[in-house]
Amino acid sequence: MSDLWTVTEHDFDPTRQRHKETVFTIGNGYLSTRGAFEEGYPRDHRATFIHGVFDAVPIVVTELANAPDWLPLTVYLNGERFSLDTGVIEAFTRSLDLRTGVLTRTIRWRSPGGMGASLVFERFTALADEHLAYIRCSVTPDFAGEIEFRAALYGASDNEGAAHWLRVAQGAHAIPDGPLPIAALQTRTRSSAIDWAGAVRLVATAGRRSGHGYWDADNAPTLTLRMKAVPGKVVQVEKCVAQFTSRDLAADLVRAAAVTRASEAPGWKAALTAQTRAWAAEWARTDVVIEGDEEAQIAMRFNLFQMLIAAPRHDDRVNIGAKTLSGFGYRGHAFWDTEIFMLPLFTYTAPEIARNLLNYRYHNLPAARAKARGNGVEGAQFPWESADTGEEVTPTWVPHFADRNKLVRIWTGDIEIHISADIAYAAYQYWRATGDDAWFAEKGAELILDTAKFWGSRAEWNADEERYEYRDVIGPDEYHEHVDNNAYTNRLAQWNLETAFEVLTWLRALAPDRAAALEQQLDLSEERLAHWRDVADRMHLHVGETGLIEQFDGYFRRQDVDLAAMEPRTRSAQEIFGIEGCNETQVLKQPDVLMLQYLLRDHYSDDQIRANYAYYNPRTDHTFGSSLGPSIQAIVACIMGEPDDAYEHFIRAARADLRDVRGNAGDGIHGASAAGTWQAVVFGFGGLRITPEGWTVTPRLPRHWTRLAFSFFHRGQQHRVDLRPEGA
Ligand code: IFM
Repeated sequence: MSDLWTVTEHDFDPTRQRHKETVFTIGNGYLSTRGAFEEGYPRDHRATFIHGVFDAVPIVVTELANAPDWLPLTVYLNGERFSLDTGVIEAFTRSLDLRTGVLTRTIRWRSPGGMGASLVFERFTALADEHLAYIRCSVTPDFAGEIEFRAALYGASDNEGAAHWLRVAQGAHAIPDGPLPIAALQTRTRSSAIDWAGAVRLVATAGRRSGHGYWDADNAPTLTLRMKAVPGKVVQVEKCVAQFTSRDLAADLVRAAAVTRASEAPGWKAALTAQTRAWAAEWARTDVVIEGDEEAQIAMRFNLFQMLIAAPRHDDRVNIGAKTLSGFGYRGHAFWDTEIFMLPLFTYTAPEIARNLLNYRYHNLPAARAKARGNGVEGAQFPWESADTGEEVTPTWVPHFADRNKLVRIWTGDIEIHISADIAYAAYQYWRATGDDAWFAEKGAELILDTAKFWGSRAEWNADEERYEYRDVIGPDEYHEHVDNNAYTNRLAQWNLETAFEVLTWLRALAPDRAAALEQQLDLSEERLAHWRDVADRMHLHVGETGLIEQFDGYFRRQDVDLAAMEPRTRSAQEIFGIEGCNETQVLKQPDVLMLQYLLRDHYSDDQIRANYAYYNPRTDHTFGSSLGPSIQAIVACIMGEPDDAYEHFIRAARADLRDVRGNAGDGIHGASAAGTWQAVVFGFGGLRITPEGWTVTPRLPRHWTRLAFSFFHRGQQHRVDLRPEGA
């Protein structure tokens, strides 16, 4: 049996580097580093992203600044620089150990001048101390002479051209009794003025040293170690880097903190022991065991690993971007992807992480209120794309996907308003799953009440039809813009309003002071509450007699397209029909109505879901539409008793980044898809349902799975589910 905890490649393919850098991203919830090589490679997309370190940039407002580079470790064999774009690669293997987060690269290389060596690079970012990162390099030469290691911090990282950093200071700091100093660098983002400081320590752990030095290279302080090369004898060095930002400490303290931490940090072996222990604790609550399907097992663990390394453990002022911390895509901005796709994973396996993410929204309520005010409405309207301040950061114009000289107006920041209900929904789910009443009274209730205030205020009365409506919106299916009465939006808004009454009743009974304070602060007058009741009761909902829900006003009158007849396709429906053309068809980017029925599962019968599944499934652009769709589609297919369809959708989501299914994994991990696979397995194949009375499972395993096991927390207690096919 192959190792089900490792992602491995055995070839070096320079054309796939951008994709592979994403796949081999490592991190620890504070920062993530793409899998670029220590020695660099032409046109690599090396990047480290640190949560919350945003900086201004034209058009897209703000982006996570690619942090100063801690990776550089170059190796010289008798003066020849080791590099994969020169010489001969005689063997190459790279593997990511998901169990411990250690990335290992083993190369057998011959230099242009004929020096041969085996090189092993290992690296990890410490989970036990999020400010530390390690690289260990072992070289076994087949020649005699000298091997030199140069370990640098590189301050001039950029975001694919956009420069964010200005050097503040650099220098060497002696360590008492240490042969080599610590080299340190401090830089500052140009506009947000966030200071970053790094300090590097380099030590030899095998072989004989022949010299060492410090180079005060501008913006790249470098430590060097020269070692005797003896054929067949391994030489080994360890690079340890400590990093802090002025988000952690006052700016004038960050450099000293980095220097102290680097000089006191444990060596590789002790740090790896702590790392292994810390990851074991993570996996004890998060792992999902799948037997009978090795690809699904590895993909599942890979997706969970990617979510775990992006999850902020000690910071509740940051969110997880749509591309996690693993790429430049979407600039580190967070979307509804967090609340609807990622939150359930954390709510049920690591509730304190879920709480941090919800607190991020709570802290950003002032910005959400300002956005609502700016649009002439009341309450909290959360931004479609969110970064450090919680203001709207969706770019208004972006280059057209087919013609980069043409600009396309992006409307999502203006009218994709369902995100406010998504956040309320996630807060409520967290509360119900954890029983965290203290948090809910203090923060969660306000999220739900203030978003309800937004929905009450944004609703428009249609006197002719005698109903409330939300006009000119975009639903989750972004192939259709400027629609009226998107079913997902209207129904979740109604849910938000109705839930606000439940919340108020609870608060008044159990936290009356808090209830009174919120009633006053949010102006929850009798009149306002009566209006909410009216809006909720007379919301336009589109439910037809058969249970089929029209996705928005006039959807059924749009051009019907036989997507199946267009297979095999190599392009998305939007590329084929054009942005405006696609808007006129019934083709969906993601299954809007099914998503709604999944979220409000208890409000729909199986027959109602079946009617919508039958209609919308064939009209959804599963292959090239949104990466968010397949995991939810898999769950709905499970509910419908369609195991083969369910598996097809699940495996598409599970493979999204490992196999670069959409061709854009180089931009970063599809976070919603990765976390969505956990929902597909637990709520879909496992059939877990949480009810007010407790929980139940209705297993619906894919035919070839022989076991599915997972754990989850419910109201503070961990439960373990272990399922095998019937009769097994
Ligand atoms: O939030 C999603 C959206 O639903 C579809 N486009 C990409 C966004 C970020 O993942």
